[in-house]
Amino acid sequence: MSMDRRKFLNLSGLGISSFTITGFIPKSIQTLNGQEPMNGQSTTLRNINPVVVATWDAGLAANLAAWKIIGAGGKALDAVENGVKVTEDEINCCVGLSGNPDRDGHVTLDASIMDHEFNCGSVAFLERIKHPISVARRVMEKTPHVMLVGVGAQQFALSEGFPLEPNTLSKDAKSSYENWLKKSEYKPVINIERKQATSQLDPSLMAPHKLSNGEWNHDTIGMIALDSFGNLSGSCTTSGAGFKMRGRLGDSPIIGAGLYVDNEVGAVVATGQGEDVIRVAGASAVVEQMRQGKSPAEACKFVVERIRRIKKEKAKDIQVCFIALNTKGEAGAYALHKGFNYAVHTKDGNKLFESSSLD
Ligand code: SD4
Repeated sequence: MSMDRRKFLNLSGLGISSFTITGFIPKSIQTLNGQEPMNGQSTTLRNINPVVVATWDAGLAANLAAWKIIGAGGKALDAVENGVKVTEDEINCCVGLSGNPDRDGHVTLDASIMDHEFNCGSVAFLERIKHPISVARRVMEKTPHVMLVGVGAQQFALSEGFPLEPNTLSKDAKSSYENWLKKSEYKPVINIERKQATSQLDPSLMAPHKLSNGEWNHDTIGMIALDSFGNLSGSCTTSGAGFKMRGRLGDSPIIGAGLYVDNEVGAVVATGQGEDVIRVAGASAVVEQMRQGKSPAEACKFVVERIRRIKKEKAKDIQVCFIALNTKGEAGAYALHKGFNYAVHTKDGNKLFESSSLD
């Protein structure tokens, strides 16, 4: 595939390099490692070039934190946890406790994490805890369970020493909620189409970019990484759909839907309308397509097309996006509609790519 068919923003030095994009795999990623896929996990250093991939422009800042670990020979699991914590911490954003509340005015958080040995942990409907991703990791490492929800998840977090945060809304979330209450109509809008092309975003703003109407167009960050040991891990954390019904869970805390990692094949994270990702066991379905020999982006496209077939006319009202990374360090993405972007950090820098989509 020729470079003139792609475009990406080169944010390593915050200068913009522009290429056209229609292709699946950015060349810089395609040729990254060149080694054969390995089977199962590895514990010895294989000198593989690490890669970290994260959803949305928020992924740029998250990638930097992940790269500090993975670029220095650390583990993918530590990278994906610490990477998305940056976004959970962001007071001016859409993920974590600053995110939009449910329709009763409470912020409820979901998160999941998975390593190269099929270890996984998740929390859902968790309130007043700043770092749900770290609680998910503790569920994975310290309990016999995979998933804890609601009050039980919060009790576990407190017993692990996580502080109970105030029950307040961020400034942005408060005004969005007040506007939503005025309309008083129950219609969660999720991942609405970005009105600005990725190439028009200000690359000096590593923080997430807002839509032209001042709203965030996403509430989630997902990250997948390959470390120098040849091991994959993934993480996903979200405040879920804004103004959702109380108690609603999306795909993000569900292993196999919002996140899946198989160290023989690849790692996948989803963002978008969680209900429609759950319906097709989205992340797991993408991994299975890679197992059949598809490239990461082709595998993502296959599942996105399936969702469009299932949703028919209604597909125009939702957004679903996947990012995928295989054992060779090849990354790719695909979305139902345009407007989705994702960040890839390799030894060559941290770059934002506009995802291909069905329209
Ligand atoms: C959910 N998939 O709760 C999440 C939402 C999301 O960007 O990805 N927002 O359904």
